[in-house]
Amino acid sequence: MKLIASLTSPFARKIRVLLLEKDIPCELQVDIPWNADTRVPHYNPLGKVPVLLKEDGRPLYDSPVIAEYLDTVITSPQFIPEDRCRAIDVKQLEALADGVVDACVTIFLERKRPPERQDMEWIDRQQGKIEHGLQALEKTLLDGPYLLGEQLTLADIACACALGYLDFRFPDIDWRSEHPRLLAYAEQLFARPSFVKTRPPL
Ligand SMILES: N[C@@H](CCC(=O)N[C@@H](CS)C(=O)NCC(=O)O)C(=O)O
Repeated sequence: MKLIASLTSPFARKIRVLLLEKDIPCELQVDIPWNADTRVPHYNPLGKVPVLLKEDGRPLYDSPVIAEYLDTVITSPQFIPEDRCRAIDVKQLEALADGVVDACVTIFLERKRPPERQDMEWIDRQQGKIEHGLQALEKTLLDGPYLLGEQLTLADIACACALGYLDFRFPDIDWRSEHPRLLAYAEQLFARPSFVKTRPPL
């Protein structure tokens, strides 16, 4: 298997962490979808990373689909529970964390435009999504070391990748002091070898 990814994509990081946690060998093919010579649209018509090339060469996207595929073909350790209702809880939280990342990426791209063409209302709207998303994640953390209790799931990997992306692209957003439960939670996840090995390059 081969993973096509950029080293800074938080969606790709989610898959890279999952591969390491599940100890699945997978070649990494770095491809930056914004570059003129990118091959990503050849595999994903949406032109986005990550893309997983399965053993049979067929491409899979996007990250929730890849994650579900990996957890289906290699069942141990499991990151999406067998129980369908609990699986939906995990995927709901994954969607929430991914939504925070989507809002971050939108702001990052908007800020790359010339200052006079940046839409502040649009940026504020995205900032609201980040803040409300973090509040919802913090609220979920009541009952255990992980979002859904005692077991580390895909929801935690997605959430820590979202927080890591905030650190990487938005060091000015002080989520740690606003969300003390998320802070303690994230620090233990960031210390795992899978997160250390996939830190975005400086
Ligand atoms: N929903 C997609 C989002 C992937 C995504 O937005 N990737 C970004 C990099 S962080 C990308 O490839 N952007 C290129 C583009 O939008 O053209 C997933 O979960 O895989």
